[in-house]
Amino acid sequence: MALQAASLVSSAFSVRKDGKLNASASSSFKESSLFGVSLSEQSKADFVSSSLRCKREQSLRNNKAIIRAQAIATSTPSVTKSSLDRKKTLRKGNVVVTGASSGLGLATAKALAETGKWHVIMACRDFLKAERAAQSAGMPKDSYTVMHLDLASLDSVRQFVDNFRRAEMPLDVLVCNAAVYQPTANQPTFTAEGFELSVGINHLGHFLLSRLLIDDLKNSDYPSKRLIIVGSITGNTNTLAGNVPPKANLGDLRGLAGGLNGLNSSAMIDGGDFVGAKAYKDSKVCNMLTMQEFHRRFHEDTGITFASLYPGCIATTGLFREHIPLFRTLFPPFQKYITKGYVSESEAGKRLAQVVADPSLTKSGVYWSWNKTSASFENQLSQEASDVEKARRVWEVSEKLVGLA
Ligand code: LMG
Ligand code: NDP
Ligand code: PMR
Repeated sequence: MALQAASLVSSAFSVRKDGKLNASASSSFKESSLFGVSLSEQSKADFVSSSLRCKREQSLRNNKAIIRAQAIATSTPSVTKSSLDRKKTLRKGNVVVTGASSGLGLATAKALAETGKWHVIMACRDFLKAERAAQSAGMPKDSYTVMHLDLASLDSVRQFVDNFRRAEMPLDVLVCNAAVYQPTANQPTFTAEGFELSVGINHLGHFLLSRLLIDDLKNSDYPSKRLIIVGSITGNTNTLAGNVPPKANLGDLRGLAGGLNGLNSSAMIDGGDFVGAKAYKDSKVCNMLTMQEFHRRFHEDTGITFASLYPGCIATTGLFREHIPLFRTLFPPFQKYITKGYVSESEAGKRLAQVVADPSLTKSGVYWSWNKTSASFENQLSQEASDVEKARRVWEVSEKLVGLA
């Protein structure tokens, strides 16, 4: 619903020509008023703020458009600047979503595809699974492209970037969503380059991917360019969920600096013994730190919005595939009826789709969460997950590990 509001608001930029859009305007009026302003007011405000935000980019971008605008304006006085702006955003946005073959990634891809305003590049390790998932989710054929990406191999990440560039699509939004969780593993397993698997996939693979694709984002002429890295409550020790053992803790990064290979260094970031659940939570801390470091290094110069989020506890996804069956049976009712932190895959997909597309979520450097009425708010990260010095060191060590420095 919130997404409907989002797409409606963004439709302030496009020409509203079909009655369907207008019909859904009234149906989602109530939800949009969650943000505290009426839909029409919000549309106006978003339109204005978005215009302001893009002003610098637009003026740098195309003198040509300005000249054309002036020419049209003189010959046809009824064409205003705002109607030209609307025309500019008529092209579909292109969004890359990693791990779009199941769970949150698939639900997000579906939610975006359904708006008709987005083309989703589903960056997945299993091509056939992704294609089938898109089809059974009912995504229109022309709303997505599946491209191979295995985040457990840095060669594959580089290959993906090459393939994406060959396709000659602009990149408007990148969503780093894929992840693995190994709560029952007694021994670490490793990526192609020999990094412990969960940090290797969830953090290092995405780190290389986003560092390479930042240039593509910079080159996009889309009005709101975004890089989103999915975080989680369980990496934040300022919450109850983040205090369930084993707790996230990156320590002094000695294991990460040693390459996480389990041979001459520990497989864990803090240099300790391998614990699968901790490795996952540590990787989420890296995700949230990376988002903030991107913000500090790139936001001002590029105007790109960097964001992270906790979409809610989606207790039914494939993330828990390696957990014991008893856990998989009890976890959804536990979250639904006891913690009340449960969200469905489709609701979580709408939330992430909001972070991709909603004109009211353009603030950079934010970790988004949603309250009980599904309204978004800027959440507080734990001390470690917002440690500026740690973020810089994670960035620098990661750069070395993925061959960027
Ligand atoms: C580990 O066990 C596993 O060892 C590891 O392999 C991995 O799976 C990892 O996180 C994943 O979990 C965690 C284990 C130990 O937790 C359990 O699963 C035990 C469950 C015990 C059930 C307790 C009763 C709950 C109510 C019953 C409901 C029935 C449904 C059950 C569904 C089960 C699904 C979970 O965890 C413990 O040691 C238990 C104690 C955890 C309490 C942690 C809370 C401490 C917080 C205190 C500080 C709060 C401060 C923050 C304040 C912030 C305020 C904003
Ligand atoms: P799923 O397991 O359903 O989805 C994970 C996706 O990542 C799958 O598409 C999977 O592909 C893909 N993936 C795994 N390894 C690789 C790899 N090496 N290369 C490319 N893709 C890979 O889990 P969720 O949807 O729950 O998780 C999505 C995100 O949400 C994660 O970042 C997770 O940390 C986060 N999250 C989840 C919460 C939850 O409660 N579920 C809560 C908070 C955050 P395949 O389909 O081939 O297995
Ligand atoms: Mg948690 C408000 C309480 C809350 C929330 C929102 C979550 C989310 N969890 C909460 C509480 C608790 N959990 C409590 C009190 C317990 C002890 C009984 C508990 C246990 C627990 C386990 C064993 N929870 C878990 C696990 C997992 O294996 C999951 C995990 O840590 O994956 C890394 C998990 C989660 N709890 C959550 C969320 C969102 C998860 C999983 C996913 C994630 O962080 O990505």
